[in-house]
Order: sequence, then C-alpha cells, then structure tokens
Amino acid sequence: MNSRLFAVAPRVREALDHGRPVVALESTIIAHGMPYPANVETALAVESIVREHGAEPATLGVLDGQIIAGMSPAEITCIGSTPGVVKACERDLPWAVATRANAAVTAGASVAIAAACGIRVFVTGGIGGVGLEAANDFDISADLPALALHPVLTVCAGAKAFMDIAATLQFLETWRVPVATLGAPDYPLFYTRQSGVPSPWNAQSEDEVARVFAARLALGQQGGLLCAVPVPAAHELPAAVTAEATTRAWRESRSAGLAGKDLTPFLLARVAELTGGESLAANIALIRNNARAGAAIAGALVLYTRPS
Ligand code: PSU
Ligand code: MN
Repeated sequence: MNSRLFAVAPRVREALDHGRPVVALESTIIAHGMPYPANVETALAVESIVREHGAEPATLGVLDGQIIAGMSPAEITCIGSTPGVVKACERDLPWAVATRANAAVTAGASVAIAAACGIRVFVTGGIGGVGLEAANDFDISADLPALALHPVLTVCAGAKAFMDIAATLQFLETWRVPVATLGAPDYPLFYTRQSGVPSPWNAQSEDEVARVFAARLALGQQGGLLCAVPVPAAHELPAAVTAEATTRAWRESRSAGLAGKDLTPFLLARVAELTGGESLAANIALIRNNARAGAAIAGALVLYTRPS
C-alpha cells in the first residue's frame, strides 16, 4: 500500500497485523449528515462503543489529499466543524488526492478504502439507495455498486427512508449482494423499524452474519454483504411520521431543483427540522446500535477467516 496516499493509524495497523477485529466508520455522516456539535459527539461516542465491544475503530476521511484510516479525535472534530468539507464518493477520491483536498467519505467510498486497507467490516447509519424517480433520473447511489465490488461487510439501519426500498433491494439482487436483516423479518426503514418490504434473508445473530460472510469469502465470491439492523424500538419514529416528513422534504427538494450529491444532505437536514429533531435522535440511536452490532460481527469474523 502506498503510504503517501494512505495513512493507516498505528493502532489500526497493529490490530490488522495481529488479526484483531477492526471496524471502519465513514465521515460523510459527520460532515454532511448531522449538525455540529451532535455530529462530532456522535462520531466519538460511536468509536467508544466499537472499542467497548472489542474492536478497533477506524474513522475514514481525506485530509490534505491523504486518505486516513483511523482519524484522531482532533481530525474528526476538524472534519465535523469546518464548513465546506467536500463529500467524496468513490469516484471523487482521485480528485481529492490530486488536489490535496479535505474530504468526508461516503459509505461507498468507505467500503473502497476499507477494502484497500484490509478492513473487513464497515458501520454506518443508512446507506444510499435507488431514488424514488430513478426510472426517470437514474438517481442510484454509488453506495450500491460499491457493495457489489468490494469485499467488505456493511452494517446499516437500512437505506435512507426517502429511497425506494423495494427497488434498492432489487438492485442489490441484480448485483448479487447478499442482504440480511438482523432479528426481524422486514428490511428496516432507517428511522423506522419496518418498511413493509420483506428482507431477502433473516439472520438470528451477529455470529450467523459473520459465518455467512466468511462463507462468501471462502467461496471466492467478489463483493461484500449488507447487514441491516433495525433502529432500537425505543428510538424509532412512528411509520406515519417518517412517511409524512420524508414525503414533504422530497417534494421540497423537487421544487428547489436539487439533484446529485446535494440531495441527501438536504433531505436529512429537512427531515430533522420537520420532525422537531426526532429524526436526528433516531439517527444517533441507530448508528450507536449499529456500532455495537458491527463490533460483534467483526469479532466473530476474525475467528471464521483465520488461516488454518
Ligand atoms: N446516512 C446517514 N447520514 C449520511 C449518509 C447516510 O444517516 O450522511 C451519507 C452516507 O455517507 C452515504 C451518503 O454514503 O449519505 C449517500 O449519499 P448519496 O445518496 O448522494 O449517494
Ligand atoms: Mn443520489
């Protein structure tokens, strides 16, 4: 690995070299998904939860054109408090590197970076998906093909609630990405536990998810696995609240003519306003819960992928 391009923090390098579990974390949720200071507080809390559950956290981002795997608290604070940080998806990484930019990385870019660093598990809040009008505007998040290409297991609470969930699952089926929901029959709806769309596969435990991904790797199949974990019941938004807020925010985004990578940050912020902050509380609760699940999966995965 080119150390001018990639800086893997020594604590992360050591964990990887000793076969200890590592969990990658993204930074677009910090820079563009939540307001300051809740974003930085949440990012640091998520790292602590990963540690408490036996894994080493590696928050990913780009600083001065160098791809960092394992940002320090000061670096996380910088990404989370500096206005104008770029949102980099996978195709933006060469640009961020060549122009020495500071950039937050999306879920898809994180999966690509994790794969390059040898990290097997990635945790986020919600992934991108197939947009509601994709049949006309082709808005399909670059997160989805990234899941199909890179050998990394992603833990999330569903695709964001303003996506077409059935179409997102169909896209992942076509791109032969295994999709599991942990402990529930429905694929979750990010802020809300049930989307009304059945999950392709249900897993009973983190251990089972790790075993299935280990089998995928052992079979020599290319690409990752998507594990959805429903938001904890105590923090979920009622389905009607999610539906009303996301529908209204979506209509406003149409009137404002928003498209491309600006759309998701707008919708997340607008839904938070429309729900009086309830969606932000749900977002924080679900990523904390995902961190716990991801660390457990990473712990099991190192056992199932240990060379014999
Ligand atoms: N989920 C959140 N907050 C976020 C995102 C997801 O709770 O900020 C980010 C992730 O980084 C994801 C990106 O990769 O939104 C998807 O953006 P788009 O829909 O433009 O592909
Ligand atoms: Mn999009």
